[in-house]
Amino acid sequence: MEKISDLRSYINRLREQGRLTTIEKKVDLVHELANVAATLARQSGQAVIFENPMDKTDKYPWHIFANAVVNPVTAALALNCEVDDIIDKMSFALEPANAVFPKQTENKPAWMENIITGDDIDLNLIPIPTHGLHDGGPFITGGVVVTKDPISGRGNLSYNRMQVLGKTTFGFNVNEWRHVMQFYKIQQEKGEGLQVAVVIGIDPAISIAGGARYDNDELAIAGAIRGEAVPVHKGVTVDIDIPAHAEIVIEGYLPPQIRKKEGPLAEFHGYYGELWESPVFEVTAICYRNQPIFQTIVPGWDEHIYIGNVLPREPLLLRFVKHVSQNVTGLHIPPYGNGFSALVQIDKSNPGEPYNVAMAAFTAHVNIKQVIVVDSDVNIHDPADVLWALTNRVDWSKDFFLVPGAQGHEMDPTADMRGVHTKIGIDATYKPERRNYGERIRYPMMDLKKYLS
Ligand SMILES: Cc1cc2nc3c(=O)[nH]c(=O)nc-3n(C[C@H](O)[C@H](O)[C@H](O)COP(=O)(O)O)c2cc1C
Ligand SMILES: [Mn+2]
Repeated sequence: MEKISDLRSYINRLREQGRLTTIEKKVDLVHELANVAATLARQSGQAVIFENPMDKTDKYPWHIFANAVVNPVTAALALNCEVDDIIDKMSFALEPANAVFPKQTENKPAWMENIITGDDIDLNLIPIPTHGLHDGGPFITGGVVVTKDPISGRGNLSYNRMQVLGKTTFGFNVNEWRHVMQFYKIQQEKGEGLQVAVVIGIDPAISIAGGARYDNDELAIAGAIRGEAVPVHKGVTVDIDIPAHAEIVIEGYLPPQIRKKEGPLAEFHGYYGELWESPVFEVTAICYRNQPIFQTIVPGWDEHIYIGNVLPREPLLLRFVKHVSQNVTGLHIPPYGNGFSALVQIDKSNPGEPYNVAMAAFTAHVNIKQVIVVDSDVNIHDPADVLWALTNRVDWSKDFFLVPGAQGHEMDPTADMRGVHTKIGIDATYKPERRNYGERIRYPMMDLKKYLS
């Protein structure tokens, strides 16, 4: 089997595994493309390549790829492991002791095949979709931002939504507490800009690493996932180590004083965000492979949550709940719960144990506000099965506890402006001492390939 080392080898893997949909029909960059990708994510969990995206002038020869990592099946393909091993693999990769740092390559990276600088720069060259119906315009959402700590010189990966504001300018969203903001402020003090490179169309190990909070260069997470250093090469106009196997690289800098309005954009909690006064990104080079593949993440939808909230946090939550109970058999932060919900599976040995593990999950991450604890005969990857447990194993006068006035995420739609909200722990495990129903009906799920071919 071909190793996954870039976007193209990952696309091959998806295709081999029947997880790729190819769309030849013309698809409008404004709304239609995101609608189709969002439908595929929800209905079949498929990744997708649009071979003929188009704007009003019908001029884009570039393909667009979406839905790289939208569910456990594609996450396992991206991580090159089994679905049951996703949390272990992420746990390994996020452990600083397992870091595999990037290494410089002498070889000219593929993205240097085409280099546009100076007066020729025009962002209209790139097919950037307008995703949500109420988004403020075209945004780059699936690009991973590569920066460098101006003091230590270490690299950093992050996601920063980038709205096209002109031929050479993006609005660049960055929250106050991010590493990029830290670097930007150091440069601001000196009256200098912060150099930035954005990589688009990449090995999903890098996409996954970009969503993690880590105290060092997140490219070391991607290296740990692949068991091999990510090859990097200096930029054309920026002094940054840029992954060599990217389809597209956009280089530039955030000037120290300028801010402009950008937004709104579909947010991870399922509503639109607000207009934001953000730094701007002045582009100094656009580089791309021949026949480049542009990659996007549908904002406010499954992949956004999967990369930002699910994969980087499941290992932490699992560690916390296992610390209070060795009887935990599984854990999942479902993408449809926006990173606010956690499902814990347990073979309880004591009726009080489900509440203890729910409390542990709350303390593992501030965003978690609703924890449902189920038995090991309930599939935590199947929302219908979890709803069955809620319906048939919960007495709603007895089996939950509330934590009012706790801290959550300030964008949680149920929280006040400071993020103060109420957390809930639900014990949806079977209580045979109340009424014994014996064994649950179970039809073992079969591999249908054996019957349908
Ligand atoms: C698809 C996606 C889009 C994101 N967009 C933004 C954004 O616009 N602004 C921001 O500050 N964080 C955004 N984030 C979150 C951060 O990029 C992410 O948490 C990252 O770990 C921050 O990097 P840092 O830990 O090096 O500061 C986004 C995350 C994802 C997965
Ligand atoms: Mn970081």
